[in-house]
This record gives sequence, structure tokens and C-alpha cells, in this order.
Amino acid sequence: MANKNIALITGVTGQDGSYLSEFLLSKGYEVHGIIRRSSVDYRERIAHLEGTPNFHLHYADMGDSMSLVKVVGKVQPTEIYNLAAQSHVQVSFDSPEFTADVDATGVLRILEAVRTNHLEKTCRIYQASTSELYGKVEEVPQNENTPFHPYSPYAVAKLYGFWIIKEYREAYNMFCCSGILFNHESERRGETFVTRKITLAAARIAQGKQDCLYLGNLDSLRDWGYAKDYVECMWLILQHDKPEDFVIATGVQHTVREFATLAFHHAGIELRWEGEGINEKGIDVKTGRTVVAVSEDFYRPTDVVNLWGDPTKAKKELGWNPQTTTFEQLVALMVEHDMKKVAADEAASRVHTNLAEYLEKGLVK
Ligand code: NAP
Ligand code: F7E
Repeated sequence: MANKNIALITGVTGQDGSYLSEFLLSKGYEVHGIIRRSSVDYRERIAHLEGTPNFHLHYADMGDSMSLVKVVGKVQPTEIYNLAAQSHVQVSFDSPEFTADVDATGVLRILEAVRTNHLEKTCRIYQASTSELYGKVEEVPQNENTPFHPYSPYAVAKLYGFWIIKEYREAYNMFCCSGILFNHESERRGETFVTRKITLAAARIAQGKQDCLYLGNLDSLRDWGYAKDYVECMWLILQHDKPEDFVIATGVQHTVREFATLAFHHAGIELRWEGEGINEKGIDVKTGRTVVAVSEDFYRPTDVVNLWGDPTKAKKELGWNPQTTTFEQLVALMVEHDMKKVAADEAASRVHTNLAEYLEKGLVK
């Protein structure tokens, strides 16, 4: 009988962790995820998986070596996907030390947990690296040979992660690789990343629940893909015959302004842009109202403004299709999801309000 595939996912409650769990379960893996204690419910993205026979959760923290050594020893994984991170670039300017501890030293802790448990010959490790390493870009588009120039505390921490993975690969002959993933989004994307912030606001504005969306740098260029397509690539990287690093991107670039224009269009609002820089506004053509404005609050001390990935190597060596979901499809599916979500939240709050009113009037017990 073939050995069982056992995956351990750090960051299982995140956008990518939830899609990767579904993907690996569909491939017959036993999937284990690391969660941390919180006073609020943060397990929304994996709630539908809890109770699945092959899906298990364990408490541990990327800042706590002992917990990682214990969980790796207990699970005996054949593959580790290290997705856990403080992943918000702007937040990394506010919490640089925490970001370094989780995103840099955390990678080292995982590698050492594998060595401590003597699993270095049997356990393959995927590290969630990032296009943010290219930072203040030195060439476009960016590929595996483009020099790095990290441009935020987040990127500097992730650079350590990239190099320590490479070091352990060479020093100890471990099968550990970095996927240099460009931005990937979805209906599960955190609500403060620019794409989800836009799709949620477009839905709220279209349904009369919000007046205006405030954004930062509208000229910033990103290569946006669909998270569900990207988790397949994480797996493909670990199935490759040799441990290597790969750029994962669509090869297509758009500005934040273009994303907003298309998202509002799908929400039924056509935008006209007027003004420049901090004075730029997105105006609803039909009503003449300003529905998008710029706020300095969302400018970063240093911003990465020209990310554009070249996925040729992943296409050739992994047989991965970078255009499974196009930019247009991605924006449409996110807006469709958020239009329903905003309508449902409204319905839920109506039920809640009615219930409160009924209770107050003694109509229900
Ligand atoms: P995400 O939604 O922000 O999820 C991050 C995950 O890390 C969450 O499960 C979070 O747990 C967990 N985490 C944070 N600190 C932790 C700690 N101290 N101990 C244990 N777990 C901790 O991120 P994502 O978009 O899925 O991205 C996954 C990975 O890919 C991250 O490493 C990110 O930096 C990297 N990446 C993302 C992109 C992208 O465009 N999405 C591109 C390139 C690279 P809680 O739920 O408890 O907070
Ligand atoms: O910003 C600009 C902002 O926060 C994209 C993470 O998953 O991808 C993500 O990092 C761009 C930036 O993502 C707002 O200045 C304008 O230029 O959505 P974001 P990010 O910084 O690219 C990489 C690959 C990762 O590895 C990270 O983990 O949009 N922008 N106005 C704004 N950004 C935000 N968040 N909010 C705004 O209002």
C-alpha cells in the first residue's frame, strides 16, 4: 500500500489555507491545520470543513517553537505548507517586530521543528513567498532571476524566509521550496486588502449602505490572480522532481483604478475619474455623486507600485495554466459574491431588529 499523504498547513484559517485544505482533501490527503487561540471566531473560512474525517486542527503558534515541534512530531507530515504570516503590508509598518517574528523567524522554527523530529528526508516543505520581494522593482516583468529589493518590513521579513529555505535546502539537502506568488484574491480575501475592500464597498454603495470608498494609491499596478487557482500550484511545486523556487503569476497587470472601475461596473455603477493625486475622485456617471475618493491614510511610507509576474517557468515545468481565471472573471465573481453578502447581511440585521422589536413588545418569548 502506498504511504499516506499527510499535510500540515500553517495559516489554515487564512484565504489560501482554506482553499488549500479543500484541494488536498479532494486529493485524498489527511489534512492537519494549525490554529491559534482567539477571543473571537476567526474560523469562518474553514467552518464547512470542521467535522470532515480527514481534517484535523491543532493549537500552535508561529512564535512558539515548542508548540511547533510538538505538532510536527505528533502529525508526522509528509508535506508542510507554511502559509502562516502577518500578511498585511501596511500593518507591517505598524508592527514590524511581530511581522519579523512570524514571517521570518517563524520559517526557521518550522524548518528546525522538522529537523528536531528527524523528518528532513521524508517531509517536503512549501514556503509562501511573495512578489513583494521584488519591491522597488529592478525590472519588469519579474521572473525567478530578477533581483530582490524588498520595500516594507513585511517584504524584508519574507526575504529572510526565502533565504533560510534556500539555505536549508543546500545545507541539509531538504526538499524545501518557495513559491514566489503574486497577489491572489478571492471572495475569501481579507476585507482590508485593496481588492476586497473595493468589491465590498461597491456592493454596499450600490445597495445604498455606504456613501463613499476611500483608497490610497490608485496608480499602483498589480498582477492579480485567483487564489483557488494558485493553491494548486503550491501542491505542484512539492510534487516536482526537484526542489526549486517558482514565480506564480498571471502575466497580466492592472492598476487599482482599473480594478475599481470594473468592480463598480459589475455592481451597476459606471465611474468617471476626475482630478489627480490626492484630489482624484471616482464619480457615479448617473447621479454625479462622488463614490470613490483618495485618502492619505492609505498611503504607505514606501509603496510597491509595479508588480508584473512572468510565469513561464511554472507553465513549462509544472504544466500550470496561469489564465484559468482571468482578471475580468475574478472581479466579476468577487462582486457577485459581495452583492449577495451585503444583501444577506441586511436581511439578517432586519431579522435581528425585528426580533428585538418583537421581544420588546412581548410578541415572542
Ligand atoms: P491571510 O488570509 O492573512 O492568512 C494568514 C494566516 O496566517 C491566518 O491563518 C492567520 O491566522 C495565520 N497566522 C498569522 N500569525 C500567526 C501566528 N503567529 N501563528 C499561527 N498562525 C498565524 O493570508 P493569505 O492571503 O492566505 O496568504 C497566505 C500566505 O501567503 C501568507 O504567508 C502571505 O504572506 C503569503 N502571500 C500571500 C499573497 C496573496 O496575495 N494572498 C501573495 C504572496 C504571498 P489567524 O486567522 O489566526 O489570524
Ligand atoms: O495593496 C494599494 C496599495 O494591501 C495593493 C498581500 O497579500 O499581496 C498583498 O500585499 C496595492 C498597494 O496588497 C489601498 O498601496 C491603494 O500598492 O491589496 P494590498 P499588497 O500590499 O500588494 C502581496 C503579494 C503579499 O504578499 C501580501 O501578503 O493597492 N492601495 N489603496 C491600497 N491597499 C490597501 N490595502 N487599501 C487601500 O485603501
